[in-house]
Amino acid sequence: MKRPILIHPDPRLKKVCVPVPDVSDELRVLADDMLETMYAAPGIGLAAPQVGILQRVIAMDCVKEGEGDARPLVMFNPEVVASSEETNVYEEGCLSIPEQYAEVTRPKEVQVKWIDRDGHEQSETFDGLWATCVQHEIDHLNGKLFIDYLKPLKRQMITRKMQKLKRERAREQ
Ligand code: K1U
Ligand code: ZN
Repeated sequence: MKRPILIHPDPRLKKVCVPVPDVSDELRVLADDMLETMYAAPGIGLAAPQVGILQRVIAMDCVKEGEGDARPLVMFNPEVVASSEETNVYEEGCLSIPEQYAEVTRPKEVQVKWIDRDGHEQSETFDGLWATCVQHEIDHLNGKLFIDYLKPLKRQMITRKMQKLKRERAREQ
């Protein structure tokens, strides 16, 4: 089932999410819903707080169309355990901040550990778009948005645009 995506500013997008105690059937349903919501948006990642659930769950698939088989990944309690010194600049977007993009600098490679949907611990080193995306999604779990890396004036400008967008959407309902 597709779930509605919260739009910034929303207090739920600023909260630090709680770890999941164990992977239940209810959480597997949430994970499937998040993948469906992410693919439909379309997006390459989604974090649980973006659908109003304040638990540490993320979904990702950074395989570009026509560049091989899809790789839907769901992570419970993801943690960056090592980061490269070398950085990478990527023009990021966010499904909670539609049609706004800005360059963000982050470590080029990160090693992440997480719990998979079967409750098993996994670890993998990501680079390129996967590394950017997993860091963006883990930031969501800590109440941080990509605009928090920008200068205050630019962040304020984007926030005002989003307030206007939310007013317009509310009027259309
Ligand atoms: O977390 C989110 O809001 C999803 C976000 C993830 C992300 C994008 C770019 C850099 C870092 C993290 C998105 O998926 S925005 C949409 C997007 O990037 C995209 C959509 C369709 C095709 C390709 C990319
Ligand atoms: Zn985002």
